[in-house]
Formats: sequence, C-alpha cells, structure tokens
Amino acid sequence: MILDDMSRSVLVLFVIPVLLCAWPGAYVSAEDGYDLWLRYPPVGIELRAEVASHATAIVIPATSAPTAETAITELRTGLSQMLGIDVPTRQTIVDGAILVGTPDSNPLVSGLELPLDDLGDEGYLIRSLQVSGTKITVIAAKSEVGLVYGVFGLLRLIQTGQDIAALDMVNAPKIELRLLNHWDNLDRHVERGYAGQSIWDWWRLPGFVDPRYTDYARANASIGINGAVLNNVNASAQVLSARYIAKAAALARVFRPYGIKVFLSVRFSSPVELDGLKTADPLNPAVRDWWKAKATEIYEHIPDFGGFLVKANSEGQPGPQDYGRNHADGANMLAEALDPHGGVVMWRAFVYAQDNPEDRVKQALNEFKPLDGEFADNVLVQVKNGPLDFQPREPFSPMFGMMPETQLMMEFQITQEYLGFSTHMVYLGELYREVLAADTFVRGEGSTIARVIDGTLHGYKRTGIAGVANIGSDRDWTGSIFGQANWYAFGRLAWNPDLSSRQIAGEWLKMTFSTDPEFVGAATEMMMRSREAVVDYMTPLGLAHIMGTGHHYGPAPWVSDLDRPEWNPYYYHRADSEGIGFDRTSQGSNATAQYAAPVASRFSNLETVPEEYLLWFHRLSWDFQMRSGRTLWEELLAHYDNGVAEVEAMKAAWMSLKSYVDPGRFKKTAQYLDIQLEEARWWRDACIAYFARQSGKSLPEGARPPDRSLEYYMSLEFPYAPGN
Ligand code: GCW
Repeated sequence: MILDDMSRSVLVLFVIPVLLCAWPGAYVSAEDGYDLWLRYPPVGIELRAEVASHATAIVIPATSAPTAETAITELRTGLSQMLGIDVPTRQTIVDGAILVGTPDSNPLVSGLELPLDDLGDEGYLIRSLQVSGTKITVIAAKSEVGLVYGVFGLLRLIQTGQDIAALDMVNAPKIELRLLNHWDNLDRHVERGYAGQSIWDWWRLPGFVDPRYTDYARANASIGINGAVLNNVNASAQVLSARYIAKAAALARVFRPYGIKVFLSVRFSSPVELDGLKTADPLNPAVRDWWKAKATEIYEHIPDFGGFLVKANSEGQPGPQDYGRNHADGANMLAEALDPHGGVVMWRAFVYAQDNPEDRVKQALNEFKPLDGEFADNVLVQVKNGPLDFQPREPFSPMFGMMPETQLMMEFQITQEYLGFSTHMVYLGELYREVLAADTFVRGEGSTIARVIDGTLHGYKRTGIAGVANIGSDRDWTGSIFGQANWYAFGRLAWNPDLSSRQIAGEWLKMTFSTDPEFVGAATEMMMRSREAVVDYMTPLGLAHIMGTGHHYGPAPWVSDLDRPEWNPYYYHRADSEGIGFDRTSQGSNATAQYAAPVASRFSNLETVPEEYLLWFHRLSWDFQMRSGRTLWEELLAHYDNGVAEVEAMKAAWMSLKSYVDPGRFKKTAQYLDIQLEEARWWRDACIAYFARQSGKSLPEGARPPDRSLEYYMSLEFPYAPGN
C-alpha cells in the first residue's frame, strides 16, 4: 500500500498511538532503557483532552537562535508523542497555545512584563495567563538556555501527571556549575565504569559524530546538567594535543545548543610531555606561557570552553609539589591562563600520601587548610563528599565549612565503584541528600553542606557540583535501568540541593515506567530502602573500605599485606580479639577535631555519636552495649542479616510489579536483583566468617552460619572485574 504524506502522518500521529493506548499490554517499541526518562508515552486517556487543550500550538518568533530552536524542538517532540498529535508552531497567540521565548527575542513575551529579574542566566518562569481573553501558557526566561530548562520543566509536569491548567512557577538553579565528570580514557576504557566502553568514540571523532551525543545532551539538559568533563582525572597529556582539541570541539558543537559546556581534565606535566619543556614548575615563566598559549588555542576551537579539572599530587599523578610548590601555585597558574577567556579551574582535594603516617581521612584538610584564601577567583577546589573515598556511607568531609575563603565544590560519585557496580540497585538520591543536609555547624545551626556548596554560607562567587558519571556505551547508558535514577537524581539535586530524594525517586519512576500510583508507591519504597540495604550488607555501623583490592568488587576485610598501609582494609577496621573500629577521638587520631565543635563533640562522645558512624570514630570491645541492648558483635550480625533481608524484600517488591513494566526492563532488573541478593549473602557470610575469626566469638543462638569457610572467601579472585 502506498500512502501519501498526509495519510502517513495521520496514521503515525493519530491512529497508531490511539490503537496502542487502547491495548494496555502493548509497548510502542521494545523498551531497552535507551530513552531514559524521556520516553514520552501517550498521556492516559482521562488526562489527554485536558492536556491537549493547553497545548494547541507553540508560539515562537519567525526565526530563533539554535538554543531556542532546541527548546522548541524538544517541546514539540515531547508534546506530540504524549498527545499523539502534531502540535504546530505559529507566530501569533491562539487559545491554549504555549508561548515560548525571551523578552529580547519575542515582543509577545516582552509585552507581558513578566517578573524575570530574579531568574539569573538559566532560570525560567512558567505561567498560565489570559491575554485579551485568550488563555495561554508562557514559558519565559532571560536567556535561551532558560527556555530549554523551562520546556523540560513543563514536559516533566505532564510526564508526571500533574495538572497544567493553572501554573505559576519560577525555577532557577542554586548552583552554577553542574557537571558530570567522565573518568573516560582516550582508549575508551572507563575507570570505574560498569556500563561498557566510553560513549566518546575518540578515534572516529571529529569526522564521525555519533547521534548518541545529541541524546546525551538532551538527557543532561532535561535535568539541568550544564557541563561535562570529558576525560579521566588520571589524564593523558594527549587530550591537549591539537588532534584531541578538535575532537573535543566536535562534541562541544553538539552540546552547545543544549547549554552544555565542555571541560577537560589535564595532566600537570603536559608541557613536558607534549612539547618537551624541561619542567612543569608552575612558577617557571616558560611553563606559564605554555599554558596561556594552550588556553588560547583551545578557545580558538571551543569559544565557550568551560575549563580544567586537575588531579595533582594524588595517587601518583604529577603536580606542583614535584617542584616544591603547593596546590595554590599550581591551580593559580592554570587559572591565570584561563581567566582572560572566562574559564575555571577545578582543583581536586583528593590527596593523601603513602609516606604520611597521619590518618588518611585527615590529610586533605591538613594539606589544604593552610592555603585557604590563596586560590584565585576562578578556582574551585573540588572535594569528595566524604574524607575517604565514595564509601556506601561516610561522615561528611571536614573540608566543607572549614575553608571559608576558598570556593569548594562537591564531588559525588554516580558510578558505583564501592557499591556493587551496576548490578546492585542502590538509589543514591538518599546518599546525596544525607550529605547535602548534613550540618557542619561552622556558622551555627543550619550551616548545611548544601549551603556551603550553593555559596550562601560563605558568599562564594562561583559554585559547583560534580558527579562522576555512570554512563557508558551500553544501550541503557548506565549498565542498569535503576542506575539511570542516580544520574537523574544527581542532576535534579545539582539544580536544587534541597529537593527531597523521595520526590525525585517518584518523578523518575513516573517518567521511566508508569504513573500508576500503586506502582509508584511500591517502587519508591523499594528505591528508598536500597541505600541502607547496601550499607548493611557491606559496611554497617561505620565500617569502610573493606572491598576487594584494586577492583573494589566484593568483600575482602582480611587484606592487610599491601605496601601502602591505607590501601589495606585492615587499616580501617583493625578488628582483633580485643575489639573493632578506628579510634578517631582525641585518644586516637583526633580526626574529630577537624569538625566544628558541636559536630566534633557529637562524633567523639559515645552517648551522642550516630550509630551509623560508630566504628568510623570509635574503637570498641565486641561486648560493647549498643542502644538496642545487643552487644556490638550481635548488632553487627543483625545489620548484615538485615541487609540481606532488605534485598530479599526489594526483589519481592519488584516481582510484584511485573504487570506495570515492559518485559525487557522488568527481566533485566529482576536478574540484577538475583545477582544482588546472591552477592549480599556473600558479603554477609564472608564478613561474618572473618570477624568471627578475628574476635574469637561464636555466632549467637539461631544465627545462620556462613555457607562456606573463610578460606574459601579469601581464595576468590576476580581478574576481569570491569572498571579497574
Ligand atoms: O576512588 C578512587 C578510585 C580511583 C580514582 C581515584 C580518584 C580516578 O579507586 O580509580 O581515580 O579515587 O578519585 O582520583
């Protein structure tokens, strides 16, 4: 049958969607997770007419700049798919139209005299209005990228089934730099990546521009992410060669209309490695000139280049200390090169040294505190959320709040290096919120981490937050369906660190699967308990860093023979017949003294320390009486058991939701939960077997003994674990 264009559009836009909606068991195409939270399934029949009456047309000027064009295309795509009609664009207002524009680009918008002053460069306003008797919805912003965010904001309301008849909202990001950090190497291996290879096909760039880059940009823009550091912080100097700058420029061209800037991780010794300079000493004039020329070269190709991320004098990376200089000398030299072009330097604070006998968790603040106030205005110091390294749970890093003269930005990890890789369901919205809501007390009560990093506590001019990406070449982007929720939650919290993690989980579920309240309720519960579950079956009561050496997969609390003391799990728990835990009170390493007095005293005092941090700060006998009345040994077991039971409950919850989820995504998640359950049991059994041996304690009455011997668990090896 040959269809003319008209009939074809009728079929595609009206008939097929209607048929599909009338047949509940059908899916538009096999779902494989590629579409993330931007699937735009047809709006339920009961809401469709209502939504359609507020989306009769999109009103835009005759010509628009590329970023506004992005906003319009996204709005049209989303609405047309959800409503099953082709929503037209036009230049004049009609009843039920959506007017999209900035006052500068559209007189219809400026004529409305909307209160846009407080929206900043990226915020938006959405309002339902009557204009001379015609009802319209306006999406307005001062800048075009604000329109992109506004469009995704309106689409989200529709996707999550909210009423759009009487809208009046303003929304602006609280943090300026909202970035993904890709730990992607130029050979496409992703350090700590569990979702396949790097999505950057470096070799074929810039000639071949994979359409996937556009989808990446769309997904990020839809949650407010506005920058991407393309390459690993363990950086190759090559990324600054002319060849690679051209490749990065090709990506920047794709991202630009979505408001996303490109950043690069740079290797401090690049002048030596790329151009044979004798030194990379930051105070050497030839070195300074080299970086200035390099910055100029980059900006010629990428005029809106964001800046550099630097890991220096950390885990073997070169840095200013190789030349007797300090972190500020290094950062400021790069900052000087970028400043004329508007770029920033993000200098990482993840430093600790093998030859430093000091407690590892104290080293970063010790090293950076004397430099407070020394960093240039376009430098941000990027701090991991905890003082150790992305554990299932850590207390917040004491750097937050303690360096008021330095612009600190947050580094979260989205990829699950220490949390079971992509096969464990762990909703990190909970972890992020726990950190952001933590109170540093540095300026009295309410001095939360969120207020440190949004700049309000210390009056920062520049603010930022970064998430180490969990994205790779897998079809579903993150190696698992529920891993997408962590990317989503990171973006939403980067935009507004005060959002509730429960609300974000609900939003994501509705957009990703179904708006059915039964589904959303049960699946939200499952996600919300998943983070505590992983803490319980891996590192309860403040334990940390007891994962397998190198790959960090599975339990290995017994490791105690590595050269670097602080790489040994034993360093962190010190379990023996006397007790367990790391004494960080004034009797021990005194790490507690790095926090503001009220926090220090809360953590130091056994009466007040939160039990979830108990063994992080205290070393206690196995018979120590816990608040539950159990001994510490019994309590530890109870947590391990609870972790396993929680995964069992998560699995059961998921199985009960089968009718709401398409077969592909359902089955994948179910299989992953089986893996998670098996591994939760492995974690429990291996840790219990080991701690029983160290303590000399037998298992309490009724406790299930480990399935295998400790020797068996200790003998396991994982030579091909990914991400290593
Ligand atoms: O978490 C550790 C990882 C390293 C990583 C390092 C860092 C990129 O095990 O793989 O290196 O932290 O954050 O620099």
